Amino acid sequence: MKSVLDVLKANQGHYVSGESLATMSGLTRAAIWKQINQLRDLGYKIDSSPRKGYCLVMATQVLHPFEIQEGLKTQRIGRTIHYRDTVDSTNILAKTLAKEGAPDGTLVIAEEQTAGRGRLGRTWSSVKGKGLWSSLILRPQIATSAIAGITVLTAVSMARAIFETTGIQVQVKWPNDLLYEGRKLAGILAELHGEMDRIHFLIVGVGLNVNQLHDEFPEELADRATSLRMIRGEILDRKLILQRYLEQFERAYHQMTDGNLQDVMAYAREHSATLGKWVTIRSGFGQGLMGEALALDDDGSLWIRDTTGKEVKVFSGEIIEEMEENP
Ligand code: BT5
Repeated sequence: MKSVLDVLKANQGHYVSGESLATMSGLTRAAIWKQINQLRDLGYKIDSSPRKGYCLVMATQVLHPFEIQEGLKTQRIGRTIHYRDTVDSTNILAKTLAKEGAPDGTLVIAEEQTAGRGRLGRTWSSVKGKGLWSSLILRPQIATSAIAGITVLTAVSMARAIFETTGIQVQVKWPNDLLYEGRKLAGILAELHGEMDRIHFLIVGVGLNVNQLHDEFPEELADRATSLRMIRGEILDRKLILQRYLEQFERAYHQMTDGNLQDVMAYAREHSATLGKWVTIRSGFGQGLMGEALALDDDGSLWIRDTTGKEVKVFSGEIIEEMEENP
């Protein structure tokens, strides 16, 4: 038996008679009518006509868990979903859920964040219904030192998903941004909860600008941020991008737990916005380190040749300045 929604979706834009719906779903006419009204409440636009039956005019634009899981080819990632219309931050909610025992691969997703977070207490603009504001709860059974590459892994998974669904090739700015022609399209916030050598859980938050228009960004971001819609000139399907991201992420996450991030890092090198540039990196409590971004290591760290010619390996940090050439 098929669900009423499945039948309507398979015939989107065309009427399905009440009789066919009853046969295919195994429900009575009254039960079908009740379900149609529930679907309308969820945001599906369904026309009905006493003679012709029901017609799904437009599927909902909202990321209901059953929509995300329909056709999703993963085993663990995104198999448990917590969906909210509005939330302060998906990373904060994910942390609470993780402490309550949410399983590995749990996805937390919201239409809107009222206090979306960037790194170091910065804010992330998260307009309602326009982007993918999501966090994954992970419980990798590996040493803390083996998860250094998680941010680059996440960036690469999203970059691949964007390419698969839109044909847009983005660049990875080490370690946590996706850029298009120098403008920020996505940011990643990975937070580790654990001890020196035992991971309790890891929260990996990603914010991807999908359908914002230029004037939907705060003024200070107007010439620094972009969205997929601004690049492609059309509205894009957030669900498809999210599904491909979860699938790409699962594949790369397995590679990480197997200790093999070569494939991920090769992609990050090929589409890097950082390698070959002169950068100033702030990392930990240290002063800014200036030098040439030489290479991306297979563990996700960046090799810098500093101004004295010494090669330094940087595990995490943030690029606060960059130039094409030696100043
Ligand atoms: C980041 O921080 O780029 C990490 C952003 C992570 C956001 C996701 S959304 C889901 C999950 N839940 C959360 O609460 N957070 C994660 P950082 O490198 O510190 O960059 C932050 C800076 O990016 C801000 O100071 C702004 O300059 C800029 N920015 C803010 N919102 C933006 C947006 N929507 N698009 C592009 N740039 C933005």
